[in-house]
Amino acid sequence: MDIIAKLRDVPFDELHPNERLKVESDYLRGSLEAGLADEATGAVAEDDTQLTKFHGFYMQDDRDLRDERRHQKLEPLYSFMVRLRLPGGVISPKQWLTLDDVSSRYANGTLRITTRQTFQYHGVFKENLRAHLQAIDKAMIDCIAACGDVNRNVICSANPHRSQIHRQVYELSHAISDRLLPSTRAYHEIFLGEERVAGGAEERETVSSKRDAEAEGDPREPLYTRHYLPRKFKVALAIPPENDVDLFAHDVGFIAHVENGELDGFTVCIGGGMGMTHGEPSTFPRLSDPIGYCTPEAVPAVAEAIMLTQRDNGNRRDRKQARLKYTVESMGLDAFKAEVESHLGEALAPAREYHFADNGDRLGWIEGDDGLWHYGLFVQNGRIADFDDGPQLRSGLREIAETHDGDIVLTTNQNLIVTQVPATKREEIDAILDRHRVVADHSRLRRSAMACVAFPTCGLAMAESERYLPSLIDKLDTVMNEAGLSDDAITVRMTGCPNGCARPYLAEIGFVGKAPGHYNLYLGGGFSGQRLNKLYRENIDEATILGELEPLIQRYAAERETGEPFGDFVIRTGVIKETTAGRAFHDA
Ligand code: SRM
Ligand code: SF4
Repeated sequence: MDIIAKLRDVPFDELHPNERLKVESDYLRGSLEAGLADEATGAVAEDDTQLTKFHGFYMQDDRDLRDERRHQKLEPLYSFMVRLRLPGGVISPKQWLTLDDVSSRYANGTLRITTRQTFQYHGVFKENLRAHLQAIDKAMIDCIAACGDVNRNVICSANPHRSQIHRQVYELSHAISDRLLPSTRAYHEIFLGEERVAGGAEERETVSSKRDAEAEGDPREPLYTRHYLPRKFKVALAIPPENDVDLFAHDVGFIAHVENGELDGFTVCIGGGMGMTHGEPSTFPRLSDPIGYCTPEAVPAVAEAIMLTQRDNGNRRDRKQARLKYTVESMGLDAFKAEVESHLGEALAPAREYHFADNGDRLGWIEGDDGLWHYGLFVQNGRIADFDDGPQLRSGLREIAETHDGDIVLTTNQNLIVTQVPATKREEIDAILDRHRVVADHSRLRRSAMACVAFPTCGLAMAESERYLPSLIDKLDTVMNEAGLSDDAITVRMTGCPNGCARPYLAEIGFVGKAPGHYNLYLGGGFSGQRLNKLYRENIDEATILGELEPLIQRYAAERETGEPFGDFVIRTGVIKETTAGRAFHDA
C-alpha cells in the first residue's frame, strides 16, 4: 500500500508534527515568500525553518554570540547555512570562481567541503539568500534537496577523470540525483523568480480538491507525493578496493564490480546510517547489508525502488526511528527486499563478493588512465579559507582555477583533487600551492582525520569539533612520533554530538561530543569502513583522552602483527569487543 493510501485516514496528531507541515506546505512553499520579505527579523517563521531544508539551507545562529546578544536584548544573530547539490562533487574552474566569489559576497568568506562531497556556505544573512542562490544558479548549480526529507547529495568514489570506470560511476551519481529530484517548482519560484505558470494554477486546484489528487496519486510530486519521505535518504557508490565514500554508512550503497576492465554491475546494499542519541539505546549506527546485484543501467531504478519502499514503510510517528535502517530492522531485510523487487517488477540477482582496502583518499599526485595527473590535496576538516598567519588556501585554489583548465573534485573525506593536469604543468600547480603556504607534508594521522562543523554554527553541537580536532591531533602526533608511528595512518574522527556527521562510528579512534570539552571515546572501527567501533570511555576530557590513548598506541607499536590496523589490534588484544551489528552497538 502506498503512502497516500496508508495515511488517508490517519489523524495528523498521531504523526510527527513535520508530517503535517510537509502536507500543508503547498509543495514546500509554506510562507517562505512572506518570511523572506519581512525585514523586522533575520529569521523565517518556525514552520518554514523545516521547509528551507528541502531547498538546501538551514537557519542557524552564531552560538558564540548567543549570550552576549541575549544580554543586549537582541534576537540571536540569525544567518543561514547553504548547502549545494553537487552529485559526485565535480566543479569546473569557471564554477569554482563563481562559488569562491559568492563566499565573500554573500557568506562568511569561507567554503566548507562536507563529508558528502559538496560545499556549504555559512553566515548567509536572510537578505542575501536570493542573490546567493541566483548567483550559483548562473553557474548551473542549485541547492535543491541538499537537506530535508528527500534524496540528498549522491556521493561516489572521487574523480571521474581518473578512469573510464570512475567516469561511469560518476555519471550514475547524476542519473540517481536527477531521477530522485523532487518535482515541485517551489525553489525556482521563491528564490529564482520563476513565474507560476499555467501548471501552477492547475496545481492549486488539485490541492484544494485533496481527495481527487489522492485518488490519482500525486501528479505534482509523483515520486515523493506531498508527504515526501519520513526522513533524509542517502545514496553512495564506491569503486573497490577504495571505500572513500564509506559505502556502508548510507541508506543505499552501490558497490561497483569490474569484469575484464568493463563495469559489469553493482552489489546493492541497504540500511546504513550513523546517527544516534546519547542514552537512547533504541537509536544506533548501523552498516548496510547487501541485498542483491544489478546492472549499471538498472541503478537509478533500483535506487528509486528502495526509496519508494522507505517512503511507504518508514516511521512517520517518531523521527528518531524514521531512517531506512530502522525500517529494515522492523520489517526485516527479506520483506524490505521483496517490496523493492515488487516496485522493480523483477528479482535482483545475488549479491557478489567485494573487497575494500581502506576508506581514505589518494593524496598527492596520481596518474590517470589517460596519462593526465591528479593532485589530491588535504584540506583540514574541509575548511577552505585564507587563514591568518597560515595557508592562503582559498587564494591558492582561486589561482589554480584561474590558470588551470581541469575540474576540481571534492571528496567525501573533506579533501579535494585538482584534476586533469598534464605532466608538464605539475610543477606549476605545486608552485602555486607553495607560494600560498599550503603544506603538503602533514602527518598521516592528520591526513586520516575528519571533524564535523559543530560550533559556532551547528545548533545541535554539544562540544567543539572542527575548531578543536587540529590541536588534539598536534598532541596525538607527538604520541605517535614517540611510539615510532609517524608514518602510520589511524583513522580518527570527531563530531560535536552523536548525530555522526563525520561518520565517527567507523573510525578506529572516534570522539563524539558529550559536553563542552568532553567526549565519548570509541575504538575498534574497521580501517576500510567495514566495521563499527564501540564505546571505550565516556565523557572524558583531553587529559584523560591522552592518558587513555598513549599506552594503547605504544602497545600497538610494540605488539601489532604485520600490517595490522589499529582498529583490528584493539579487538584482537581484547581492549574492546568487536561490534558485529548495529543493534549490538551499545552492548558492552
Ligand atoms: Fe549532518 C544534522 C552538518 C553529513 C547525520 N548535519 C546536521 C546539521 C544540519 C545540524 C542541524 O540539523 O541543525 C549540521 C549543520 C552544521 C553546520 O553548521 O554546518 C550537519 N552533516 C553536516 C556536515 C556539513 C558535516 C561536515 O562537517 O561535513 C555534512 C554535510 C553533508 C552534506 O553535504 O549533505 C553532514 N550528517 C552527515 C553524515 C555523513 C554522511 O552523510 O555521510 C551523517 C551520518 C550519516 C547518516 O545520515 O546517518 C549525518 N546530520 C546527521 C544527523 C543524524 C541523522 C540521523 O539519522 O540520526 C543530523 C540530525 C538530524 O537529522 O536530525 C544531522
Ligand atoms: Fe552538528 Fe552533531 Fe553534525 Fe557535528 S555531528 S555537525 S555537532 S549535528
